[in-house]
Amino acid sequence: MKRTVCFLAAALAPTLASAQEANLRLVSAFPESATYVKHMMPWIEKFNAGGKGIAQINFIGGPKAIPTFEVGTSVKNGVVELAMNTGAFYTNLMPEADFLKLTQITVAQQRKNGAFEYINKVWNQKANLVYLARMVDETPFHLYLTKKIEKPDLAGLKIRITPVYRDFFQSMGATLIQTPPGEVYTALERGVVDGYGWPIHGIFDLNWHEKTKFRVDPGFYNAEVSIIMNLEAWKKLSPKQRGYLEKQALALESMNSAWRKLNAEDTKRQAQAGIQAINFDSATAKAYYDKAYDIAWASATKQSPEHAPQMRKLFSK
Ligand code: 173
Repeated sequence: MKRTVCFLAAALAPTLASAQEANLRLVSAFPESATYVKHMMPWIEKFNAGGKGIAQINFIGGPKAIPTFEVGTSVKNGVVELAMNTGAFYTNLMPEADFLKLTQITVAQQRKNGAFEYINKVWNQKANLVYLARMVDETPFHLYLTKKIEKPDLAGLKIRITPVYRDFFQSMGATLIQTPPGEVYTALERGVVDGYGWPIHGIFDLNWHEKTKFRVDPGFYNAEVSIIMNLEAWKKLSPKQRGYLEKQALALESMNSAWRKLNAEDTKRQAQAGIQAINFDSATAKAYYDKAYDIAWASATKQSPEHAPQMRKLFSK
């Protein structure tokens, strides 16, 4: 009898524990030295401090734990419950992932106008994911170069890309080389690439400023980094746990004003590091900017005729 009780208690213990406190493993698709990880860690600390007996996040690490372009699949399959990721890194799951760069309104506005709900519907259905919180917003991407250009013509230049920049840079004649962030420095150092796409912030984190001579203005699109979650792991949570996660998601999004500040600081810091801004005449600059969006939406519509037009309506100003 005593033995049976012990056996039962041992078998039930993990279930009971998980019903009380969910242990959520989180990986980052960005290197651990990236600004995004620095931004997220204090949030995880607060999450865990307030989540005793409810839910805890266990930060596993960056691309050394799971390679950048495999993080999406790992969350889809439940190898980990959570990831900090960007859509460009999980287009293998669905083309729509990369459309989040095309939002022209903030995530707070997306929660109001139905865009956030729409994203979740697609993420649930097509990738077994919950789109929990957008933690980078209001941040343009730029083209950075080691060689000067006089006009938006990248013929003869090898440019590091992810899906974010592919169609746009290709339309300017660039030779494209896709790498995760962790391989950009080596690619620059070895002359494998003459430039790269990246947001206005963060180029100092991995020392790319050492190899960067020019930044092309204006910026384009809106950098997206978010917390995504495995759908089954989400469904397993109690209403209280889900409520806690949603509350913390909003707390993370409320930290997004930090980007405006960092973007201004990093723009200055780039100038101080000797990185020159390349400015086209205003008509050329406008054409460059408009082309970025026109090409991206044309490509999106081709890849997802069902969702792209609706997302375009929900994402535009
Ligand atoms: O790696 C990238 O250039 C990229 O796609 C990205 C997306 C969002 C934020 C930072 C980088």
